[in-house]
Amino acid sequence: MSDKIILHRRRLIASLALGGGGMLLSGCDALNENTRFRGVLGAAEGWNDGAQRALAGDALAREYRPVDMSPVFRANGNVRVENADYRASAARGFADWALVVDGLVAHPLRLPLGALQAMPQRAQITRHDCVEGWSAIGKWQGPQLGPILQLAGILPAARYIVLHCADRFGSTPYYESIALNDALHPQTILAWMMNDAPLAEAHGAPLRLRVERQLGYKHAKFVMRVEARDRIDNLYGGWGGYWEDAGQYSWYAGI
Ligand SMILES: Nc1nc2c(c(=O)[nH]1)N[C@H]1C(S)=C(S)[C@@H](COP(=O)(O)O)O[C@H]1N2
Ligand SMILES: [Mo]
Repeated sequence: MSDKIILHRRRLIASLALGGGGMLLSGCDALNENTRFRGVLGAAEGWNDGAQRALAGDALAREYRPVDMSPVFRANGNVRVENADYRASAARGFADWALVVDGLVAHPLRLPLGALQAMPQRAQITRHDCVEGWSAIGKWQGPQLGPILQLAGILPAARYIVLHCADRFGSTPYYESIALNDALHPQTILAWMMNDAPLAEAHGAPLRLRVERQLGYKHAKFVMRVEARDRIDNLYGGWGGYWEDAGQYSWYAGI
């Protein structure tokens, strides 16, 4: 019985082609002893791409050719993070940095940059539209958010995905949230590369969200933590994002 469950788990990891699997799972031995956790992770296997696509819908944001890429891609909002932990981590090239995936998941994760880089990657050349009235076309690369949530064993009660960022405006942290269907969309990625180079700090190093069917402010930079939630009206100002709480922009920013 437990052998079978472990096999399922191996197959799930293998199906995600996680070269960095050892790294990824090293902290999880205690969790592996927990049979309830193993059962949930086994069940997550059936939660395949087809189901994701049915949930997310098929409409893709337009993708462009390399020749279309903007010679200059403006950086906007916060372009530097003052947080002391972030500064120390940046000074070490983010070698000790890890993305936290938690909330309504069976299996909370800490994913080092190397694990995110070892997952299957998606690259896309898209147009970024900022509400302030500028656009730029750039190339983004990183793992899709869907498989990361799948690996964490996202629970049926989860309806929103919150991106917690390292930066603040004054004393208010930047954060954003998206509906689950946008989180599972094939073009929704956690990008660590922009225009074929690791993300510059101004563009959100070490990791930023790309959610291509939405406006610029939804594309959270400096993402530290991905949290699955059943509601967002009980978080910070209650409107699901920094700009939303400030009363500036609406939560749904579909283009
Ligand atoms: N953490 C964080 N994410 C953020 C912002 C910010 O200030 N902090 N600004 C947003 C806005 S308004 C835009 S247009 C884009 C800008 O991304 P860029 O700097 O790569 O152009 O990031 C968005 N994500
Ligand atoms: Mo923006």
